[in-house]
Amino acid sequence: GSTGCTSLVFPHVAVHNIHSLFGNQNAIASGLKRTLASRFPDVEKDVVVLAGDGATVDIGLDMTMQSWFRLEKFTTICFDNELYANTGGQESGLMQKGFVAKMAPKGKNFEKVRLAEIAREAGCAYVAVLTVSKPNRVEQVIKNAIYVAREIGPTFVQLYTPCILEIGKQSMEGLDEMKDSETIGGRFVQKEYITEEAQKLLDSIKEETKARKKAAKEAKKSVNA
Ligand SMILES: Cc1ncc(C[n+]2csc(CCOP(=O)(O)OP(=O)(O)O)c2C)c(N)n1
Ligand code: SF4
Repeated sequence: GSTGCTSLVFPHVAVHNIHSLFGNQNAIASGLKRTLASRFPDVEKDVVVLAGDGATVDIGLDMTMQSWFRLEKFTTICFDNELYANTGGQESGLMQKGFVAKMAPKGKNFEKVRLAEIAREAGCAYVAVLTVSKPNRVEQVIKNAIYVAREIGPTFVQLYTPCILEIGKQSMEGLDEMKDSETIGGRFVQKEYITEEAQKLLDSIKEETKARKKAAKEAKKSVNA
């Protein structure tokens, strides 16, 4: 993961973590994934990048895109709060046009960068954009991204995680902000770009899971009978 407010999550998730230099995260992840594959050839080792939008699309854009061009098999998750929150609210590429932040008082002159479309064109086999208003949905999308990264190639998930300090809201209002932004016409209506190969893989995993659940149910029934 990278420096930024997102790094506050690292102590809360019980997984190994490399806190990389700001913007370097996808280069570090590329090296890590290759090293793990060479050191543990028989074990599946998933690598997931967690970074803010400044780290992913501004200062780290080169590293982000180069890892996608090289088809590195790991998942990039961008926590998009549409600004640089950790350093007080500077303009970011993913900020909305016209938005005024504490350290961007004139308002942004340019459109929000279309990072999901860039990811798709750069080689990501699975791309998803959504808010974090519904944890089950986020869980499913991240699982999809990790399964596809294991077998096929790079995957990208863009999550809207509003900075309530910058938009001047209480935490529960942050949830409303996400819900508003995901309604039709909003900038975070859920969308996915999935290659044919990735879709086939996800369909087969779904079928396997269904069959496993059915078999477990049958087994339970026969034990109880
Ligand atoms: C190489 C480098 N450049 C700049 C910084 C200063 N810096 C730390 S966090 C940050 C902004 C983080 O913004 P973002 O990635 O959007 O994450 P957020 O804090 O919004 O979650 C910056 C510019 C740094 N630590 N290292
Ligand atoms: S509310 Fe804003 S400044 Fe505070 S941790 Fe979240 S993103 Fe960072």
